[in-house]
Amino acid sequence: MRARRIGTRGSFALLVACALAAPASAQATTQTTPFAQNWANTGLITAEDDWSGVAGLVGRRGDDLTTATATDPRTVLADGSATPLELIANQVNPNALTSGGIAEFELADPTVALQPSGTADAPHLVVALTTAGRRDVTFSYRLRDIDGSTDNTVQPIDLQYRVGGAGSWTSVGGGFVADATTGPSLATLETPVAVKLPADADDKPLVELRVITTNAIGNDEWVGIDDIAATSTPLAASDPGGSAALPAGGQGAGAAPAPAKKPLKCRKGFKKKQVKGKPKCVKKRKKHHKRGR
Ligand SMILES: [Ca+2]
Ligand SMILES: [Ca+2]
Ligand SMILES: [Ca+2]
Ligand SMILES: [Ca+2]
Repeated sequence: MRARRIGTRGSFALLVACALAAPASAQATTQTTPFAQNWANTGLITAEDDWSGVAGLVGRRGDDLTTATATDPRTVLADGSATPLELIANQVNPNALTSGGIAEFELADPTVALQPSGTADAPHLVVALTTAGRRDVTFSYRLRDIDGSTDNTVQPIDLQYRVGGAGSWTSVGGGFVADATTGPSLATLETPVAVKLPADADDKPLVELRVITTNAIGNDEWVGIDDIAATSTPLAASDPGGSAALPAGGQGAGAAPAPAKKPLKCRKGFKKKQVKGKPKCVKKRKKHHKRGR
């Protein structure tokens, strides 16, 4: 009886804690470009599963987005936003942390990293951007094998995107890395990823990027997702896309200069002459020839 009462009270406290924590960190706030996150500020992440200090980013566990091992992450395209927020804060040793999920490692070069497991089937980071008034969006990051344990597996990472914040994802061509790790007992491999997003990501209120991996055969390795960056360029002033394409300052700022005046040409019998500082055509005077001589 006593044990049960304590259990109920514990569950209630947990429920309250979840209810308080959820609204603050459930949805990333949309960021403009240029956007960057290198995790150097280890004060952004201080509490379990709390992403509220990290602008524009959340991480989710991806439970049951696949239930097999060694699934190609390019084929894992379902929503995933209903899977639990995940963040193991303030870690210092990737070799010793055997839990799967997403963790912050306060290393000499701090990073956030993914490591799938049988529970965290497809852990992923989601970045929320607005590209309104922008085009040619690029997204880049540095994949880091920070796992120097004896674990040695094939850890594939894919980059996906979607427009509008709901529905399934699309794998971005060129964003796939077949194995971002080496081993055993190696934590050296770095793999830079940089892609330009397809044109349908241009000029949208919300574009999301998802960096995702899947549960490998055997013990997975921690892979840091570091130096995340997004850039774009303004829609061109010459783009015939309408008012959105105008430069800041409106039509006046982009108005073409007045056309240059044509040089003055005079008809026969007239010649050019400066009159009060301006060229004019004036009648030629006839020459008087002296005869004789
Ligand atoms: Ca921290
Ligand atoms: Ca870093
Ligand atoms: Ca490794
Ligand atoms: Ca595994």
